[in-house]
Amino acid sequence: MTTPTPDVLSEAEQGRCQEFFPTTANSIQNNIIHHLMSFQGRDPERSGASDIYKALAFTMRDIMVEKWIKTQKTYYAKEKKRVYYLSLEFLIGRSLSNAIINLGLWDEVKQAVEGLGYSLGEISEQEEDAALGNGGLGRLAACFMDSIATLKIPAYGYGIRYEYGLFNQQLINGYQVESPDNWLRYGTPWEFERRVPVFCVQFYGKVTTYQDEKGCFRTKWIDTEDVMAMPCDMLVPGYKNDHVINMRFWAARASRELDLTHFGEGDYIGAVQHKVSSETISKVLYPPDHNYAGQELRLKQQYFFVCATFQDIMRRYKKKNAMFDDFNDQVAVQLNDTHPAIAIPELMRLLLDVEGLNWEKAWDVCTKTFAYTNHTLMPEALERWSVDLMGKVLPRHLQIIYEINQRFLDQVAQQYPGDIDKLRRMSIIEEGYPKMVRMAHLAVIGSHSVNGVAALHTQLLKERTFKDFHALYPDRFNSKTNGITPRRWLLTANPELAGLINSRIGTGWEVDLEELRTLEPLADDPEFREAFWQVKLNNKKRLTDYIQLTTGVEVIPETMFDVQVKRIHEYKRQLLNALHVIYLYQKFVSEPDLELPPRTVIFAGKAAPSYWRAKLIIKLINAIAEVVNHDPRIGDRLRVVFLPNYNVSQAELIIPAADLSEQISTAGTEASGTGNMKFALNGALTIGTLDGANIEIREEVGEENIFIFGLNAEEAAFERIRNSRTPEQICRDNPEVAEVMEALADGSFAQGDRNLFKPLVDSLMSPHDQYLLIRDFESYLACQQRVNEAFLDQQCWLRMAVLNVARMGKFSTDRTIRQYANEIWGIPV
Ligand code: IMP
Ligand code: B1N
Repeated sequence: MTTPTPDVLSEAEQGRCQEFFPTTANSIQNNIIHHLMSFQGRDPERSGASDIYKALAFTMRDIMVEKWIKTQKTYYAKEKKRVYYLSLEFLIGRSLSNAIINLGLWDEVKQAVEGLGYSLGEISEQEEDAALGNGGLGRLAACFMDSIATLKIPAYGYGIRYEYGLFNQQLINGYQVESPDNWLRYGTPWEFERRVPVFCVQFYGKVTTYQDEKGCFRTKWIDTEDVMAMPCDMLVPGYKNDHVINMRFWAARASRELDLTHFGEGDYIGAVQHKVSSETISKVLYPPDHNYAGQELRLKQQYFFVCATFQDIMRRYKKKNAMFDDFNDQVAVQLNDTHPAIAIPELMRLLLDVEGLNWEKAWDVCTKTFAYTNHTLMPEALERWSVDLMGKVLPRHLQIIYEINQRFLDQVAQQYPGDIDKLRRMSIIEEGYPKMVRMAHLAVIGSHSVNGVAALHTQLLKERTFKDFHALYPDRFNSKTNGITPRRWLLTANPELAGLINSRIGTGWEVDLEELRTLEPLADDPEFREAFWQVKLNNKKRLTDYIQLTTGVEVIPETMFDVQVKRIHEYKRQLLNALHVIYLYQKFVSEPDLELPPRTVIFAGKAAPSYWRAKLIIKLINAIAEVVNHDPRIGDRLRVVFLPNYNVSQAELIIPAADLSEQISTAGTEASGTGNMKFALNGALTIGTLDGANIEIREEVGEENIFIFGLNAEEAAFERIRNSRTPEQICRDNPEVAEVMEALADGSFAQGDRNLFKPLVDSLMSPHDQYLLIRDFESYLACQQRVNEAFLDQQCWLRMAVLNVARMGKFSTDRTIRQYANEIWGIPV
């Protein structure tokens, strides 16, 4: 360990010394040492990388908390309205590099850490991902927090502090095996566990009425089972702007343990049981996405965090207000999908039962407060709770939902007299056995804004999922195309490319991504292309080492890195990609002299633990890899890799190294996608369908700079009904397709076992395959051939790649959040 060098301070540094936690390299190093000794009891000379990581994280948190306090004070002094972003998922990943970069302290921290004998890269690698989300929806929430802080919007994220995040994935014999993600095993330096405010959340019990002092009949929810909610805050720094916001995650704590007076000795075992069952609520993140399961614990999670959040919102509101007339002028609540939609009856309950407002006034406030974002068109993902379960767990809320529904249906009946079928279709309650509460209908009815996450998605919401609602409330619907934060997905993940860009056009793009457009002329500059290629190659080498380390597979950096990384789901069609790999394999074997660019096909992603078909797709990819990677006839021309345990930090390594980005969902199924944006921003070309945000990416980059194939959404919908060409016919017409299917069916990838992959063969060959894989396969093959030709012309490929980067300005979450703020939240920015 070397001692910090006392330098003459520059003016900027002197300015920063005024802070309680100064930010010169010197004082950062001192603070690291202080944390090592005072809080970890470590000898700085004998500390390891993990100790330094923790001490450095605390050092960054110190700097952030000072800015956070200042930020919060400015809200109280200046801001009228606050935004609450409610989400069951925040897929944060690592926080250290992001914090250092956003605080603008990269050089200082680097110097401090190197002074202690470590590299910043090595220290960053110590951090566990915070995986409090499943995929795109959760990562979007995390990107939103970054942009909200960067745009200085007075907002908070609210969610659950899951003790176990998204499961870890191992591959054993090619199969996915899950294990718990015990990310809090050694604690996390990023959170502040707070003892105040702690709130009580009620469940079960019954509803009674009573007369208040004025003789009015009021409703009370009694005999409940109570759980306490304890806040844990994580700070989110804006980009180099001294603004810091917080995400507040609720942890469940037993009510009786905190309330020691009720902790009778006689009921010791019972009290401990109560503690265990209460604390189960925030124990684990639900891993299925796009598949609604209807489990009681999930409903309890949803209500738990909504109830605590609203007590917190009310607490803050009541500091300055006695009446509720002004509520929606001071509070905007964005619901991240229907997962927190129980907030609508909860706010009604608070306004009616606690604050004593009448229904009309309460409902007016309520609808003006809430806005709902829909993230999926898949019917099986739309949340529906059984009326029985809702009545048992949240009896008062069920009453309120019935009342909302009654008043709503009265209005529909008035507008469309005699249209019983419309009433049935639009009701919040789905009649059937069992009766269900449709949370999406509740969310649409209880909000002033309903938005989709890409243009096509919003159009399909209006035309299909919410057709009747759109007819009734046309002004309520709007579109907010998703985005990604360029700070994490370019500046942090791809420092070499960021450096190259900075050297040519400056750093303005970091907060105004549209500035990347000034790179356009450089697409024709051979010197720039060469530098761009070198950056990509270095990133590919970085990934090559990681692949070797984690899978033992040797890949060649100069080959085309063809990448599909995302949750494994039939609609995302990893299977279509796998079929193409089989096709390439057969081509390389049968026509060894064919001039095709060598490829490294990289997959990564998790399947929901109960989704056996998705898990079988993982097994198939690994089985194909096993055959292809060991066939000497192939040489170095084709490699297949499945990287285990895809997560945010792995994405940060993979995406900058990709040449080709696979975005191949059946048109009309992927609401937006955000991975597609991350790849293009890092100079990968997209092969994709006209689905979700791919359409808008094509609009931006130009159709000559993207590879589009397959049916569009309208054709796909039509084809499901008309079925003009069945898989069987296609196989008859096209021997190449037939040969691929034959290899899949005859056990070539299963050591002769014809049964192993039969379920996949059957679904592919079914005339009712709703994802239309074989229907799109020929078009996909032809498109991949165009990709091959383009890749062989390296200069042409580089030109396209540079143009992709230059034209990604639209896809910053800064733009997305500005639109939410201006058009939904009523906060001009
Ligand atoms: P909260 O908004 O009550 O959750 O408080 C968050 C932070 O805002 C506190 O830790 C204080 O730093 C600051 N704060 C809270 N209330 C006030 C106030 O009334 N005026 C100024 N600052 C406040
Ligand atoms: O949300 C992302 C979109 O970019 C993706 O296209 C979309 O698939 C994704 C239930 C979901 N939609 N629905 C979910 C997640 C968890 C769960 O329990 C549904 N995720 C999406 C961001 O808009």
